[in-house]
Amino acid sequence: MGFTSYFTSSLFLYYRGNTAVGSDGVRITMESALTARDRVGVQDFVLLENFTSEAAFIENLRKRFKENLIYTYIGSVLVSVNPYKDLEIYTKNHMERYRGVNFYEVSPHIYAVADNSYRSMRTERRDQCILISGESGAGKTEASKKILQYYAITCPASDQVQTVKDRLLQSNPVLEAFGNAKTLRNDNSSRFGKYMDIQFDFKGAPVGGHILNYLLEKSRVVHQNHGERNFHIFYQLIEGGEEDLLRRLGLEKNPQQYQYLVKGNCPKVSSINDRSDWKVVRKALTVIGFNDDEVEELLNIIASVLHLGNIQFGGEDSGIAYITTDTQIKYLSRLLGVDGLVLKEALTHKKIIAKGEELISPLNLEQAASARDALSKAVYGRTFTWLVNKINDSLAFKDESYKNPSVIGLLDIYGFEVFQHNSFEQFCINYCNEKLQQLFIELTLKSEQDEYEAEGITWEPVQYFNNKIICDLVEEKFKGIISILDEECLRPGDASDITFLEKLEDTVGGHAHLTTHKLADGKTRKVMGREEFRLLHYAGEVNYNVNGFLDKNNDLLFRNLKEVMCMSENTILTQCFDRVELKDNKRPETAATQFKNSLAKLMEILMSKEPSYVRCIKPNDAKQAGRFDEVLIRHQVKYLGLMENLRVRRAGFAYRRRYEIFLQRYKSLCPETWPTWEGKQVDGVSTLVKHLGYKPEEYKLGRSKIFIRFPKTLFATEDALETRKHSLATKLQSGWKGYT
Ligand code: AD9
Ligand code: MG
Repeated sequence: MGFTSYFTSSLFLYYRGNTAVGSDGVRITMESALTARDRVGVQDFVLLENFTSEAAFIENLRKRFKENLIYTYIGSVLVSVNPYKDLEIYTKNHMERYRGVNFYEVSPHIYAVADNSYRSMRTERRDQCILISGESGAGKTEASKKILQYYAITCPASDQVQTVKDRLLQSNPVLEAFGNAKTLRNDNSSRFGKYMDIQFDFKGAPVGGHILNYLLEKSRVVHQNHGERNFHIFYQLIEGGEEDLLRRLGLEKNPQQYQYLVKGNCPKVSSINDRSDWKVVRKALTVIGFNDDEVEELLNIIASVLHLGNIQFGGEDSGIAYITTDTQIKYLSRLLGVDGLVLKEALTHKKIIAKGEELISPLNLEQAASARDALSKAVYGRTFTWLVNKINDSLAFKDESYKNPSVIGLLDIYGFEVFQHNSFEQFCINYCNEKLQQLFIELTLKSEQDEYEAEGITWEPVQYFNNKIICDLVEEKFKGIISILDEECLRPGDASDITFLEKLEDTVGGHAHLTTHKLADGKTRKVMGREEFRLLHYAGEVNYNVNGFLDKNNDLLFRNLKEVMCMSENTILTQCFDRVELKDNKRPETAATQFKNSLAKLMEILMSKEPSYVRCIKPNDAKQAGRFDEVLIRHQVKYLGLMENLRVRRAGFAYRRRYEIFLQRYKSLCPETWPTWEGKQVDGVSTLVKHLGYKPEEYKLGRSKIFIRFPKTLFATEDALETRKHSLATKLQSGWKGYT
């Protein structure tokens, strides 16, 4: 067997006495080293002998997961499996280990991706982006935080830079408090999309940042499914808020008192400590630069939303609604700085302007409740946008003399979601994931092809499923789902969620990726509800219930409620509700169209940068450590396109390395290249591999890199290197002084 087995999952082994240590940090004796590769798998899937086998792929993941090796590469793509437990792999020492070190010389890690992007940005002066994808609960947000921490700790800093670093880090707990919530999939699920630019100066120090946020799931403010919660901030304030603060806000210390917090019947979550989180958020707001008045105004708004939720109406079902809970109005009037009577009137009447005339009509019970909820959603949603803007102000790059900072962008967006009941929000979230998958396909395949072209190497293209067809189905002009939905939203008269569904059937009923309960022969499909349509996403089938699609897409707030908010004395709300809006009678863009346009812009931003990928996998649905649910994982491997990714990566050559790096590492194996090669690097490599007995079909020499077709060729070379090191070590041990 020779020394083959000294080669562990990590490419490099070094020796201490009789112990070999892999760069994975796995310590093994010479004897157990014989089985190391078997035990911990390979650290790059590219090195799998049986690379087309999904079973071998999953087995490799499983082996590594069992050893707490949660990271594995496919070339330069990092695959990460959520360990659901704290691993001791994010210390300062670990960060140091990855600083300035070549991607392949250390074991796979999120820090290696962070460092690699950083170095590419510095040396090539090209803006970078790191795209983190995976389903809900797979570990995207955690990964993005680890990357940010890596930069905050390892990049150079002055006093001023330290402030920026602190603010960058502290923006996370604040945004998570207001934008994350417990769902059935994840106790800390991001309910908004986030793209964050970190800006660096010419010395490589982080000097600023900017956040773009995408479609917050506002409906959660007024409703949560069973087992889910509202946004964390509500519980944090109630559980953690000081007594006099709560008294001033008119809040009780019991979340069960609030209609907006009881729908999911889940006030407490074992993995969440609302009280200590409150302290963290409160401190973070100060670090970001909120003064006491701003914090007070912000909390007034949060408390107001809870009071709004407790407003109840009296009246006959179809009759005129009136408010029965005056205490709430009293609090609202004080906290929002609005006239109580005007607010009462606005919550029970609707004002429209037709042909220049104001028409006021009373609302019935149902309409009044939905007007109240619309107000709560608008207030919360706009406050969230204000919060992001405020954080951006505090992160803004202030040095006027330095115009063009380099940028690393971090994308952490809600993951693909399938629930029992899927609505407009899941439709938008999953559409967004379709777009990201599309970008992944274009960029990985394209860049792979570009590399072969740049190096002058011919290769066989690989077949893969292109999900463009699904993106088109959703977003195409006139006949895409969003267009059809918008059309129904704009159509006066009898437009409803059901007429939208019917129009969908008429327009795209025969599409390969869309089905409804109607069959082509006029019969109905029993397994689907009458209010549903099903999309066959790249990641699997999802049934969407159209109930609420029109309302959520319209996202309208009655004029008189807008007017009340414009009168508010709360300085945050005065920035959120601008009087200009009242003058402008143009219909605002629908929620889906706004989202579509903002995604298109995001794609442009990402396309202009050099991408790195982190593909996150969720190991089980129980959020448990140590459980590797093979069925669930196989499904993710499939829809994340990892096998295709690997095939593309292996289609031509399993391995590629720049000449100087290859030569540096292996030159000791050939007397002509050792200790130094004076000629051209490519000639040195050519001499070296000929000496090693590489056959012509096993490798190709490109313009700057050597391409090796099979992993076994590289394994053999690695083994030769180990043999040499080992015999050297043995000689040294027996008193040999080495060449002098
Ligand atoms: V969602 O689409 O926003 O619903 P994410 O963001 O993919 O989802 P998140 O990062 O929030 O998932 O991870 C879910 C939970 O898994 C975390 O709250 C942690 O408890 C756990 N997790 C994720 N990654 C790690 C890790 N590297 N180490 C330890 C982790 N625990
Ligand atoms: Mg998240």
